[in-house]
Amino acid sequence: MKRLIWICASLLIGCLYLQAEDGSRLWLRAATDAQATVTANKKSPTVDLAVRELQTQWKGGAVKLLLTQAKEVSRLGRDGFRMDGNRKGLTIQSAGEQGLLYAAYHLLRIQETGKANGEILVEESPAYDIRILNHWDNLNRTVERGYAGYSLWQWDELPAVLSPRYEAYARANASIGINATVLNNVNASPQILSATYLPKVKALADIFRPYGIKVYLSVNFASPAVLGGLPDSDPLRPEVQQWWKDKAREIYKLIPDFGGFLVKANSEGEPGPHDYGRTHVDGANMLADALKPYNGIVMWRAFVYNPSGDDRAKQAYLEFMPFDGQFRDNIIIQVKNGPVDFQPREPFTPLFGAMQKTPVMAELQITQEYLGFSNHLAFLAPMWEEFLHSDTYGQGAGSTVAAATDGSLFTQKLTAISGVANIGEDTNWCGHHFAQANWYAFGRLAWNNTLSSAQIADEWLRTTFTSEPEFLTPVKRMMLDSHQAVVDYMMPLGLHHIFAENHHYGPQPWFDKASRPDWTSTYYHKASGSGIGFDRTASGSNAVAQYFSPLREIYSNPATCPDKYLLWFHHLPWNYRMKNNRTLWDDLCYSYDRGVKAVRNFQQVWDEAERYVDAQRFTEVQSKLKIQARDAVWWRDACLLYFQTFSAQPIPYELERPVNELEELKKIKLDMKHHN
Ligand code: GCW
Repeated sequence: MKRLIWICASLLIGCLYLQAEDGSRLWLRAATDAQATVTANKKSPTVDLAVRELQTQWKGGAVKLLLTQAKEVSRLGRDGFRMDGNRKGLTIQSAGEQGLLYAAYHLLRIQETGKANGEILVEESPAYDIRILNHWDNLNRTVERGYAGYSLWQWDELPAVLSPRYEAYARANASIGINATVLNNVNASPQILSATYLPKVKALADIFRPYGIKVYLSVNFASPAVLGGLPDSDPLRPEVQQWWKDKAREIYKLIPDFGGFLVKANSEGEPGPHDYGRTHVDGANMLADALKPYNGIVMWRAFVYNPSGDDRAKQAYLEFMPFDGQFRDNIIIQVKNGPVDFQPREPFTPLFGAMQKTPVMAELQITQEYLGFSNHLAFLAPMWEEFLHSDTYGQGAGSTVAAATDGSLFTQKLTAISGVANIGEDTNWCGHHFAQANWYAFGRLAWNNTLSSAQIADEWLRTTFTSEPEFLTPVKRMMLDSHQAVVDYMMPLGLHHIFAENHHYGPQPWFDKASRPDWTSTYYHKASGSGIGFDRTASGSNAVAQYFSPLREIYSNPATCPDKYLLWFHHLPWNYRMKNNRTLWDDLCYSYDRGVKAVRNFQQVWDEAERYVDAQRFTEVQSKLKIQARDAVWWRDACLLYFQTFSAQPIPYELERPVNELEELKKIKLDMKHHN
């Protein structure tokens, strides 16, 4: 009897444990006791996964999975799929095994979001061939700009010990269409290519493979010298070329479907071809040649800026445009969405739409380096949507960033999009429950770059929390407003990079001494008695000239430049009349105030949602919102009190007054170590 009680008790605890909502299950919370009838015309690890996911979670009738080369199916590609039928019976077809797996996740998603009721007729194929996460994970398991604990990769235990989280990670990615991952930081240790690390990489690749995920590595350009003992790593030196060829052979022997290399070269002190008087083309082409026999590719980053150079926002364009058309066909240039650096808001980098003879891919930052780490609720889909929909005018009107990168505008052999991951070993993966939505949104947009932020938020909330309308409507609104709120309380009206030195968490607009001028805040806001903002028109750095007409004219004129980019492109007097008829100073005050009020409102919305949310996640999000509300006030007070020393005008009297002293705020030093 005692024993029976004990068994019952442990079963009960087991059930409770399974039901515990600690965020570890992400958006994959569907019940797994469905027992659906699922058949497939092929057996393989990938197809078996698709079958198992549906068997355990699909609550409808029989599902038939067909791998087929039929024309109307194969035109959707190996990742695409077609499904038709209804709840009672369905056929899913794809030309590739991954396509069947993506279809399974799609079907489960429409089931969980309540859209699998009538006729089900779906055709899907991804916008980009490569949908890749970039982990900035170091080999010592710290994560550069990571706010969710240490790296998931337990390098010291690999390859002998395989954490169950590796497979959970692969499954989560596959469920949203992500098909590639770069395991290590772009500030790469040469050791990743050593004989010690490659078998560890192989172990991860083996786990990810059935989920359709290919592994890539960031490589250090100086590896031949550091690891191979060569006198240097000059890309034109035959021994260096041979070293890379041998390394490629060694990698592909272990990992036959290895994806390729990601390279940060001659940027922020990383080695590169310039060290030997060579160009980005010389460096990238050499690596591309080494990978070519195995169908590997090179993702070469355009995030380069020289301290002595021109306006930082112009440099990627200046360095890379002259090389357009000179890169090998297995190279893609990876360009950050904005020309400075993942700021809360930036206009798009002008290389998009301009580089027309070389494939270009966007690099987005999912981790919130400049958006409040994992403390602030900031849903980033609206920011990415704004970016992807921006018209570059590269081939006339309608040449959006999306079209310029997904192969619809230019003939591109390679199409890709990357996101710097926000994943760590925290139980909830991302540090903040709502930060999971950014991982989700990246995957969904990489699959379909026309999805709206509202749809993505809706799917994510329904699967991660509940479909209860009284929860869904206000919380979705909060998510959709959250990015603008952060922009408002951090750097509205086109202000940028006025962050605290190094760690980039709080405000430090007064920061004016660094090892290089473009690492100070004053470089970017240029506030003085006469006004504020960075003049990037013809009278200033003329960065506007890098954009196509009519954008360059629109941005050049403060009357037509969108307010959201105003101080990005213009230096304007404090009494400049805004479109809403306020003075610039007053509008700045109103913007900061609006940001603070928005977060207070998020707190209310969340508290009201309490009865729809499990206790743990409710309290954890509630605590984070408190931090965010305090930080928003900190940002507002720091920026307004500091800028007021130049504007010499009162904060409009109808607005809430600062509650901090500028001198006190200036003393705050957070103990977080990082470069720049
Ligand atoms: O924004 C800067 C970050 C660095 C990062 C760099 C880059 C990986 O502050 O931490 O280094 O961008 O993207 O290379």
